[in-house]
Amino acid sequence: MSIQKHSRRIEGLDKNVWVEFTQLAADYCVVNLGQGFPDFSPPNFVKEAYIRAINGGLNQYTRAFGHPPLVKILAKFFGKLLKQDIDPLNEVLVTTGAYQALFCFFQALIDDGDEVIIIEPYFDCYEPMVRMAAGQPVFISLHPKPVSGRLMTSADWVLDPVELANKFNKCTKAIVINTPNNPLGKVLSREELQVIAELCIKHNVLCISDEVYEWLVYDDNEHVRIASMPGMWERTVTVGSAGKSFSATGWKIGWAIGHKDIIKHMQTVHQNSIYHCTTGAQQAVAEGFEREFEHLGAPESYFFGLRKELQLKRDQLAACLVSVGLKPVIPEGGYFLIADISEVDVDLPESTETKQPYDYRFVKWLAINKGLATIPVSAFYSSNSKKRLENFIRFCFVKEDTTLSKAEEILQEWSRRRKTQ
Ligand code: IK2
Repeated sequence: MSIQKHSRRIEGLDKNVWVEFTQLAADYCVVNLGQGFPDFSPPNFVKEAYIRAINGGLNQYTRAFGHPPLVKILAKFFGKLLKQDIDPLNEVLVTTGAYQALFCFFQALIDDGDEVIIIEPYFDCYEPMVRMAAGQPVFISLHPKPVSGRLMTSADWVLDPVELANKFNKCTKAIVINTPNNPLGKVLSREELQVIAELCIKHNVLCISDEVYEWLVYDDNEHVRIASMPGMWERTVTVGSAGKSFSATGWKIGWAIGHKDIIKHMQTVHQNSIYHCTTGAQQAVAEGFEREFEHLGAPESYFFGLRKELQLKRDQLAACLVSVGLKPVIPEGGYFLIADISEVDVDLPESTETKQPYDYRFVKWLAINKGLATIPVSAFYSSNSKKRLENFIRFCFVKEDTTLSKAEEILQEWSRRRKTQ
């Protein structure tokens, strides 16, 4: 046997949609509506706080489980939102982005053979992270309800409560939820969360709630935190991201908030993996949250302002997609919008990759031939479901208006050409 043989843990997990499509965008695209990051700057108040932190000497290690000012303000901020006393030292863990919070959770709580329920479409890393922990992912899909005479919205994609109940059994250890969802933009309603909460309590199951887009809910939608529901605090880990909250995805500061009996196990993984996150960035995020705490829900709040701006961008992109014959699913929240491409007739060239789902081939064609980067939605589905969902692509709209206008020009020009062919 070769000494380079990989461990069984990572068998079959080498493909990654971000690695593949970020490279494609870099190689071919003029306009990037692919990966989920803003192409505008974070607000000055956090940038200046970061610079002050570095110039002021915060360049060495700080507390391993979170810089004290940051865990303090996160406990205060989320304590208010969850109506829960949160112990900053034992119930908040600062992580390298939301990614690492998710990783710590699965490594710390999932054992060989434990089942983890994942709702499709899902942020792609949940599945490999569960598998690396030797857990067994169990998938359940949101089903799109047919609509007529209007555009579909993410609220039209629903869970079947009976199907969901049937996924729970004595091997179920956890369920992963993501609201607002990436890629669909679905915001789980209080009623939907109630069904999930009751099942978790009945079967003594943990809930990991990925809420990285928590501030971005549009129209009259409300972001409900499952950890605030009766009986859920002690079994929920809520995951957040400063990258998403303050438009600074490269800073990679995230957090996990939950009962101390769960967080202590996540601390064990954290101290034995990365140990510590960037001190200066944590200080800047702490100051950002201090400011946001003062302006919570007010027009001066950055979270409030970003939400308003993004709703306009969502509407602009949706209108453009309709005008070129794509069918957007209007998201209730988040950074992304998915659109049905089945009615656009594209003569995709034969390739050696014909076994790939249609959306993968379509996205590659769009990038290489039109210079527009998007993401295939089947990447957010398990292998058995991919074929059913290969007619959607994802657009990211957390972009400058000028970027969205350039995307619109590309799409309009392509549409004109199709009409004259
Ligand atoms: N959870 C969800 C739902 C996310 O969307 C992300 C970031 N995803 O962005 C890539 C994309 O979809 O284009 C994360 C977790 C990870 O967040 P962080 O960057 O804080 O690690």
